[in-house]
Amino acid sequence: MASGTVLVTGSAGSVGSALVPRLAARGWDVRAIDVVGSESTVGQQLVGDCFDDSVLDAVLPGCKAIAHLAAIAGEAPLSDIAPSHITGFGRLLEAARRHGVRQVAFASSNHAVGFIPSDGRIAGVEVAARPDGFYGVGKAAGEALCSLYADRYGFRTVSIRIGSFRDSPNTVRHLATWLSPDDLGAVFDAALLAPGQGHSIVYGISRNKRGWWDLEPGRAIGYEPADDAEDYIDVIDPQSGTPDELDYLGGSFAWTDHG
Ligand code: 15L
Repeated sequence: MASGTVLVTGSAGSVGSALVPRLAARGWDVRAIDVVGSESTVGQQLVGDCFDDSVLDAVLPGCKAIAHLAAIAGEAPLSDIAPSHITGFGRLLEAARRHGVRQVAFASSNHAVGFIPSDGRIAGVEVAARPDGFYGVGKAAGEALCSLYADRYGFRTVSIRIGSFRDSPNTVRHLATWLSPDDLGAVFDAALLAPGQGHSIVYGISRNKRGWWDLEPGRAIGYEPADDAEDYIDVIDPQSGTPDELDYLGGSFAWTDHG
């Protein structure tokens, strides 16, 4: 059954290009937009700036939901992060309000809470933001925008704190943080269909035996992960990654001054 039309921003990136076909396979009519072109032929492929009002006014009519991925994809100076993660996302949400699109799945990141020490405890979604860099600050701000638009304007928003999205896990850290391509599709689909109003935070990771984050908030919106990084244990070099990238949930972001 058709789920409706979803605008996927940042659709040509590594996460976006995996997400688009999976949402289409789950019944979504995908309208994919990125500043760079994609070779994908799935859905409607558009080249444009999703932070530009005139572009948004052209692409949002007819959409039921937005999967928002577009952003600077890693650590950067705050002066670069703010226009993309904060002002740009705010403009997108405001355009969504104008066009009556109130369902938003936001690609947040584990780096919003990446400075939590990795001490064996499972982190829930109630922990305060603890960014491990400006990228994490931008993601925490994006979550705050999702909360504001839910409370003030009746949106249904879900912030998905993505762990490490890869085709397969390839470092020791990924045994905890991996999000598989199919689970990526599952968690976004659940977020795009979450009923009611309000803001939820969920962890976008697979059902990793060594996972560091609570999967129950995801299950509460219907995300049941299927893959487990542990299935790759035999092909992961125990020396992979750096020893101190296991000290904090955000890995190397926590101890590298990228800014
Ligand atoms: C992220 O949010 C980054 O976009 C990605 O490049 C990885 O670093 C990932 O987190 C991770 O923590 O492994």
